[in-house]
Amino acid sequence: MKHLALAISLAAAFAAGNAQAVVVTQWNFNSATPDGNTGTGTILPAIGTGTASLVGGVTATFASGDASGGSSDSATGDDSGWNTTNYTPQGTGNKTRGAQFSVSTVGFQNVVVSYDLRHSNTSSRYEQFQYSTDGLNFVDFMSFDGNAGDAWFNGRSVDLSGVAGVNNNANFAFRVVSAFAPSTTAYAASNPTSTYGTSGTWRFDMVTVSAAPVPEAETYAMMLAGLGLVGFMAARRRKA
Ligand SMILES: [Ca+2]
Ligand SMILES: [Ca+2]
Repeated sequence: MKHLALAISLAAAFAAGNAQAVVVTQWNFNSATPDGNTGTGTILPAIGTGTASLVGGVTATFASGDASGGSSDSATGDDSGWNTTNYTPQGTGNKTRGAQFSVSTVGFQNVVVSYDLRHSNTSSRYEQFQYSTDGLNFVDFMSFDGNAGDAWFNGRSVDLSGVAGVNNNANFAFRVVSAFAPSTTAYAASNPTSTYGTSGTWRFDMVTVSAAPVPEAETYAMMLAGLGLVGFMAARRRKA
């Protein structure tokens, strides 16, 4: 039984060692080769692979990730954010416009998404975070309140570890879309003294998908081999 306990503790140690969260994919929107111009950037991830796209007629340019207090991006001099605009007219299209990010989580579990978002004065104050397990249908999960204009809200964090369907899924995707103020049918402006407008902007930066590698097949193979060895030795002892 000593050997069995050892084999199990070894297997647990291997599994724990594999459970450390890592960055699967990250967008910083900065030019791959710094060019000193925050008006140029890229929607290709800086780390990993994935696709960033615009939802529902939103358009985007690149703009400074350092302005207005700045995002959490440590880059300086050529720190861009993805500056989205052309949101829906007041009172229409609740949760239909924003940005989408698609990232395969194959081989990963315990997914956590984080992002920084600058709200302009006239942008929608409320952000709805949605996730998808098939890349087509999106489910409301969490909402955030951007209750100031011309300000960055850094470190928005969404823990999806309780949603088994997003684990080990090639079709995982999430959206951040503009939403009506709670219990109303109208957008609120981020700056309480401003009026909501379609030209308001949401500027994304440091969009990050973190997750823990699913314990590898080798871990289980080693565990089974360990248990088999224990069984073999026990059988030999019984014979002796
Ligand atoms: Ca640039
Ligand atoms: Ca940036």
